[in-house]
Amino acid sequence: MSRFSCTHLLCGFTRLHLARCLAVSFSVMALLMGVCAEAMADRPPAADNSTLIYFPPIGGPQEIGDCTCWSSAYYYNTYTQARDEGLDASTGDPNVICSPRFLFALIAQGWWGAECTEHAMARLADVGCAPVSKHSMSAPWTQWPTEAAWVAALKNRTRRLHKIRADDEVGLEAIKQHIADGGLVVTRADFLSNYGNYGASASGPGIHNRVMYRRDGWHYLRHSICVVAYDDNRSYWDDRDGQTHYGAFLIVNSEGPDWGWYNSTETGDKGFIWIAYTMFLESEFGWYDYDLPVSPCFDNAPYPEVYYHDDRPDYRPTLYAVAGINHNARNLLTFSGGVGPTDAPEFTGPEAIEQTDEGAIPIDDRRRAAVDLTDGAGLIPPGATKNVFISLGVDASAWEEATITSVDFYCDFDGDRVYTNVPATGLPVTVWPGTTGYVSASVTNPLPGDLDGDGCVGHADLGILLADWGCTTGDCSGDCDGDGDTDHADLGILLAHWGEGCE
Ligand SMILES: [Ca+2]
Ligand SMILES: [Ca+2]
Ligand SMILES: [Ca+2]
Ligand SMILES: [Ca+2]
Repeated sequence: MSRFSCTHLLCGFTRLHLARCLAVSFSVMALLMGVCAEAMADRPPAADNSTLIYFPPIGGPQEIGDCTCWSSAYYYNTYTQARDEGLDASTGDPNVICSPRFLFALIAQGWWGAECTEHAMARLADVGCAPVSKHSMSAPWTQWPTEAAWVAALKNRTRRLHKIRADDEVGLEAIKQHIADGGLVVTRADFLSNYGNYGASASGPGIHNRVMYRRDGWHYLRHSICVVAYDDNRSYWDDRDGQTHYGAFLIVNSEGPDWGWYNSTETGDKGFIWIAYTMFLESEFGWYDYDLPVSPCFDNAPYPEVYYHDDRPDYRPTLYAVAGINHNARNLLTFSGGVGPTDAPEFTGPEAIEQTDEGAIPIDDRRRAAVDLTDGAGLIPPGATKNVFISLGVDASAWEEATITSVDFYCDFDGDRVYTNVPATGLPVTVWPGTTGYVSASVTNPLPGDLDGDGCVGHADLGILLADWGCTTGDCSGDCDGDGDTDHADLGILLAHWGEGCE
């Protein structure tokens, strides 16, 4: 047996002889840099995150190009959020599983749009993903999510999208380290027909020891998938050089629990496929061979890459808005919002509805959409009042105007997950093609202890508190901490903020 690449030999060498590796000449050192990085990364030789309780049951079957939503919403984000919040996804709990159909409704673009892997991943950062309890996995494909689904999606928002270019050893090592650290990544592939062989029997041309190491046959499937595990010691025999090689990633598929092969435990449900590391290096995996003709798509990088995000730990929104919008083509709308004056905003939020080439799905005000403005909430400190707004742009090519019939802002500045509703006035608003409409409200971040709401913690507030002393009815005018009574804790808060905001 011989290892496929010199770098693998060197990796083994450097693990045993790291000190010598560091002592070699600079020119050799440069050659070994990626190898030394691996040796020093101190990760295990194999890791399989699909064995953890955060991982959902095998999903599928995929249909009409929704593999992007299975890989990014169902597998990747269910796992990411369950791991973040310590939840058990392995039983398929509908309150924990992120719904692939929710994401599909947001990214569907006629015949093509749902196939854009990076776009699907990017939506998780802007919108999040509703749990299955709020948007069923069998909901009609383009059924617009309910307000409850939009709002429930927000807690599953991630932070920024990251990419790892995957056609060199440094990239592969970064992916392995990310998995070793407990993360998953999402990518895509242009599979040929031996992928079908893999599904049926996990054997066939280009496949050995359940590892696919090359593509074979005719064009079969453009496909998004989630990478859940790696194993540096997974061996396979390559018919191209007659040698045994080592190292493969485990990919979870969305073709149900009878497809392909098992995860690293070799038991339980099937639904997985081993992909040799070298398929990334040879650009046989991790990209599409041609451009998808829609925008936004982003999937047309001419080399293999994978995607993941930083998460938002235990995230709950502090400030968001919901809006009732009527229009016949959501793909011609841009729905967002912000903090500050509409003509000079201090913050503008993510695009909850974004303009796309295709996807003319009608929306109406019975299913209001949400936009998360939490990242701008810090601009409204305790005691401050500011303008907040939603914005709706209608593309000039639209055939009809949009109307905004209702807008509510919700804030939870004290973070107790009880929200204050601030309805907007001045509705309805009509937004003509080629223009942007705004709906505003004035939001106050209460100053702790300011019981009369005049922006100053002073004698008047102390008077209210003392007159209410001993109240336990839950609706107490002297209740500064919101726990439903007026007692020493409330007096302590008032005194701690004494004089704040006063002239
Ligand atoms: Ca989170
Ligand atoms: Ca609150
Ligand atoms: Ca006051
Ligand atoms: Ca209290």
